[in-house]
Amino acid sequence: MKQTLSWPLLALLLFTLLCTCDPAPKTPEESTAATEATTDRAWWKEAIIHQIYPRSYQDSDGDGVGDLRGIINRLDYIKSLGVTAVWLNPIYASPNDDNGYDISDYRAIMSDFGTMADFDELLAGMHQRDIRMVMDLVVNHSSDEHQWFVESRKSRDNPYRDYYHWWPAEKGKPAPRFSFFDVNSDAWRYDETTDAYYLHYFSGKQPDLNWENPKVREEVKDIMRFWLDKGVDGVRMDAFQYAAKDTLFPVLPANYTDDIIAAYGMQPGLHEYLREINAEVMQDYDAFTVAEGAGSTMQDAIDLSAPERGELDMVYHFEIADYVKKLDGYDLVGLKALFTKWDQGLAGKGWNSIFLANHDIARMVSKYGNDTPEYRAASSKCLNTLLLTMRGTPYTYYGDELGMTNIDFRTIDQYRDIAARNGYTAAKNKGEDMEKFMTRLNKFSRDNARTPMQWSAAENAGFTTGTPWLAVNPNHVAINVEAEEKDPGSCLNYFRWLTALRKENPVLVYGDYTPLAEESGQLFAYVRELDGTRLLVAMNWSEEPAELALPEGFDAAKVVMNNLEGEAVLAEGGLSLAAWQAVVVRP
Ligand code: TEU
Repeated sequence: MKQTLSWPLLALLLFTLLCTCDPAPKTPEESTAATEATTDRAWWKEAIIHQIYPRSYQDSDGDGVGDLRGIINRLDYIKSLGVTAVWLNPIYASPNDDNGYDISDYRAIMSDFGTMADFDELLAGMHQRDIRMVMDLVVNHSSDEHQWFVESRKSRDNPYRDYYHWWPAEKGKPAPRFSFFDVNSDAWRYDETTDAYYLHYFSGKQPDLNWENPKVREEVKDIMRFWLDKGVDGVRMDAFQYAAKDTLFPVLPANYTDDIIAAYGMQPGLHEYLREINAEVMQDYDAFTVAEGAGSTMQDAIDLSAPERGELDMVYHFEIADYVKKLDGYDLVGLKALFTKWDQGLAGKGWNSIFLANHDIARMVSKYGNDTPEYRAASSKCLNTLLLTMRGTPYTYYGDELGMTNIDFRTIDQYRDIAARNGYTAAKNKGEDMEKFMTRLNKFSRDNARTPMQWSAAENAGFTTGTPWLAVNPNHVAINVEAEEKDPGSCLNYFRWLTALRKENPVLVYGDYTPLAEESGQLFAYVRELDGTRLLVAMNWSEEPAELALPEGFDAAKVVMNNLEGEAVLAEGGLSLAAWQAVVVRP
């Protein structure tokens, strides 16, 4: 089905959109009956954050790797999306064992990406366009090539020894801890220089910093001030749940890998460390912090993001991302229940992030939608409708505005990700069914989300004039910015409509969320409400038509948004939605 919007329909949409927007929308402060959740407004709650994986966005010098100059050259495009902030994956000096998540100098720019002058220009260019910048802060671990670790491993009495976790070999082998990337899944690595083991929850080249050491925390705070003084507006705390360690390293129950965060994440001290950072650094800046992860319970998430506790501003939980990991699909009723659980759990208590994709998971349209040619555009627009109409701060991922899909890698040499490559070796060593392993990788690998941005139908999608570091998706000949710019009904233009809708309707940011049709395996629908202003979001997450009875007061003729051209939405007493149709309706 071709997803085009005719100009008359666009004009109608614009008209209804404008009609919807109260000329003087009430701010929550003005409201007499503000709900708890709306009592404190903040720019970062109203932000639409666009995540950019710099390695894959735009190469400006032909080395096959994206760079800061490339992003600078695309700032007008980013602005045109209507997003208000950009989160950059790590751009610091790094030997790239884990694509920049292994940092060797926290105050330098990765040479592949450019220079500090480029960074300053990028930040200024964003600010000129009223776009805020969010940086990744990776301080659960550093690179083993960071000067701290180079010193730390030299001798047991080196001044930097306690910057990391060491276990002297004469005490015997330490109790196992799981490593995400180690081929033996073993987070303790023996280092013969000092006859001791060091801890690494990620790769062997990512030794874990010892947060119990106040000097490490001082270093972290100094690094944060360095970037915040430059004008950075937000900080994403990578893998922070693991920062505090169970320092005695007791023997864990055999099944501890079933819920690693519950077993050894969120250890004592973590909340205090966050409060320390907040009080001593963040209080001095108009910037926010977001957690990667949210602990293992709702109470953890509340404790982390409750404003009165002064820890983090926003959580970014993985329960929804982790829910969808079976090859044969997922249960929509369960998925919706998770959205409801998190909305209700945090309402008035903390603040949530809304995302379906990032650099660690598959492309959203391939994971939650339907990426076959017939439904790709509709389902990808449908998913973006969810992202931009839920309560919480939306995080949109580069390329998802176009409906970019997974890439169909079949052999291990096509993958670049350490998680894929080491996972492959580990599975092989364990004698696992490798065909099954490769099928899972094909669907869920992190490299799916990291393929280069699709700018045009040209060779390498206009990403680079050289050889791209990771293959470009062959479907770039059809799915690309240049083509979608020309098509008024493209995913790209629909995305722009959605960002405009959100920015013009505070109800979509702060309004209460009431789920509808919770037992439906097809419909995903809810009402958002703020101070008497209501909007209904109705989506059909399936390939079969679906009908939704309209809640009292809503009028099926007042459709503010519709992702399908010419598809009627009126039905007797309600809405009739075609496959992957999404509409926003006002009373
Ligand atoms: O990811 C951290 C990570 O993988 C887990 O902590 C996460 O909680 C879990 O997968 C959820 O199911 C971050 C980065 O996003 C990732 O790209 C890095 O490789 C990793 O840290 C190491 O820095």
